[in-house]
Amino acid sequence: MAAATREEDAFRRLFRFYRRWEGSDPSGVIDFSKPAGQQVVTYPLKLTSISDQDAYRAGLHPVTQWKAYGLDNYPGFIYINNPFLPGSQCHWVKQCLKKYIQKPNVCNLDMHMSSEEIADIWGKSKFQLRNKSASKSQPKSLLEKLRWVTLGYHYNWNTKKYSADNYTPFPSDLAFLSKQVAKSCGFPSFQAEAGILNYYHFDSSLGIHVDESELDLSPPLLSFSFGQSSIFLLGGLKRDETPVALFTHSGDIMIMSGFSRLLYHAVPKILPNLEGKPLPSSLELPLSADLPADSVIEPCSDDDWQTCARYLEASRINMTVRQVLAEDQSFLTETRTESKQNAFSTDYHEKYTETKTHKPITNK
Ligand SMILES: O=C(O)CCC(=O)C(=O)O
Ligand SMILES: [Mn+2]
Repeated sequence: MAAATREEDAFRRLFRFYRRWEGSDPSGVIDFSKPAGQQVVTYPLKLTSISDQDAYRAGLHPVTQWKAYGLDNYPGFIYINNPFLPGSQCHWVKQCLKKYIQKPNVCNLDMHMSSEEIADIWGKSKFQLRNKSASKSQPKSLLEKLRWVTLGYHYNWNTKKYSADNYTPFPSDLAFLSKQVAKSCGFPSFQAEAGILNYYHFDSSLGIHVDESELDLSPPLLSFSFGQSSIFLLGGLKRDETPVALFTHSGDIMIMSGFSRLLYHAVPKILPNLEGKPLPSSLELPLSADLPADSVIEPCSDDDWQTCARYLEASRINMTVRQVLAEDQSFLTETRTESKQNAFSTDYHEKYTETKTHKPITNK
């Protein structure tokens, strides 16, 4: 029976284990901030692929200072420990909470609220969030109800497809950051065309899935994490392969490319950051006063940061950035798209029979 098989597969077993995990014996979880064990290997970044100036413009340390790792048996998986300059993570957090949630981008609240109700999510939420008392239960602000935002080619959760007529310009600052990261990992032609931002709270998780909706699956998938930490499970091409568990921390970047591009993965657990403070210390550092004039990083006002910080005390934000089309490729018309999907469904979908359950779900 399908349900019984689902219960039994190795990925689901570990997902359920970490969903309930309270932190006992973290030795089974890979922590790239303290790399140890035979499975973790140093990843050779392309040290001259981006100039120090372009790294600074993106709010990043020079590539020569980054610490990047791979995992034995997971070729194409790259983990970069927080390469952000002091203060620059705040820019991306503020963009995710204040700017990228605005129209024309699409978010989960659009599905069941009127455009008037969701106008100015930031403005409507900030006082509610900041005045929240820990002792009283209060209605959730719109920001706390936010689960996902899509950028560029907007992922359609029902059809699991992207389409030419559901596109709005991809944010140029995030495209620039993504380009620098992709270049440093050896993907100079990467184009940021679609983004999914996931907003997690301590009771959220992201189901087991493979990201396979992009029309060209050879470019890498980039993932940026901010705020509280998480357990990320990285599995195999099939769900009966037991995944490895790893921590993600604020500022860390993961790249899934090559063989690892189509691996099953999931986020079963959001954890308070391991430093034991309301916010990880990398988020509390001030931004340098002499940013390059053409930096994509904008200083975040104290007032805006207070709202972001309050939100992040109980949340994690993840931005994934994808290239959807191959160079010179365009979307086919609906009829041709359908026939193309059918044409390669035998060798493609046979391998990945699970559908992507992608919305952060709450087990409440
Ligand atoms: O939150 C994460 O680390 C993973 C996000 C993810 O897998 C996705 O958006 O496809
Ligand atoms: Mn994914």
